[in-house]
Amino acid sequence: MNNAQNKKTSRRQVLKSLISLGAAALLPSVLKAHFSEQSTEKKRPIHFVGLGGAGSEAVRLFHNKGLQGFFTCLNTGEKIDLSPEINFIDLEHPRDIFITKEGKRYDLGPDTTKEYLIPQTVWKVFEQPHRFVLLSGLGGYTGGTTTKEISLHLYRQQKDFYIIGSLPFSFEKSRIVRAQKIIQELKHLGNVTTFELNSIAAMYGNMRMSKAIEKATEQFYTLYQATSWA
Ligand SMILES: Nc1nc2c(ncn2[C@@H]2O[C@H](COP(=O)(O)OP(=O)(O)OP(=O)(O)O)[C@@H](O)[C@H]2O)c(=O)[nH]1
Ligand SMILES: [Mg+2]
Repeated sequence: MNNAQNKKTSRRQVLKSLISLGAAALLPSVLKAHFSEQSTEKKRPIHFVGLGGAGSEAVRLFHNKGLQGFFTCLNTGEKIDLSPEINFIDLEHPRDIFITKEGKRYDLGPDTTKEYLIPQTVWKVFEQPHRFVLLSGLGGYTGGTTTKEISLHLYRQQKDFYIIGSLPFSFEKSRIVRAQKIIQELKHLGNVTTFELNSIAAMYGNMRMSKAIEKATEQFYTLYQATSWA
């Protein structure tokens, strides 16, 4: 008997035994719990979502590697060059702009005094019947804060998701504090995998910063490959 027939038979047996127990009213929820892992969940497409700069680079790499699934990047300000197959959503968060006496403007990044207001277009992405892999630099204001908000939302919605996050280099003091706080808030979700950017630098010896960042992006892929979804 093939797998599909096997599933059909066991589904029928469960139905029969529930009906004979007079538990027909319980059917929808019981069946959902019973079959979700074997049937529905595993068939759902995987959606890779990059949050912030580091996460978006990771999604670009995952797409280049030819993984099957859906791809979305959420970021603000910095635009990276992405394939049209990757859905890009600009979070349009206010920027911290410094203007010199001479009137020269410098974009210092997102305004960290204002909380992220995640737009409806983003929540729509997570309404889809997909399994989600969230990728981000947890020390980033964009990556860290949106990873937290979105993970808690997915958890409440009982969606299947993994979080893979990088932890800042030891010299990125304020980012370390932010990342640690976020990990504390998310660790009870259970499906969080992190790696330290310092360990990447140490693994490959002395290297230029840009090279270390490139290796760090590859580390997201290595960790994804170690999950049960790969
Ligand atoms: N893997 C990887 N890490 C990066 C990259 N750029 C920065 N980082 C590291 O990732 C962490 C978060 O940085 P970003 O992703 O740029 O931050 P962000 O989420 O965009 O947040 P803000 O720019 O602060 O809003 C930092 O600790 C950086 O050292 C990248 O392209 N790839
Ligand atoms: Mg950024």
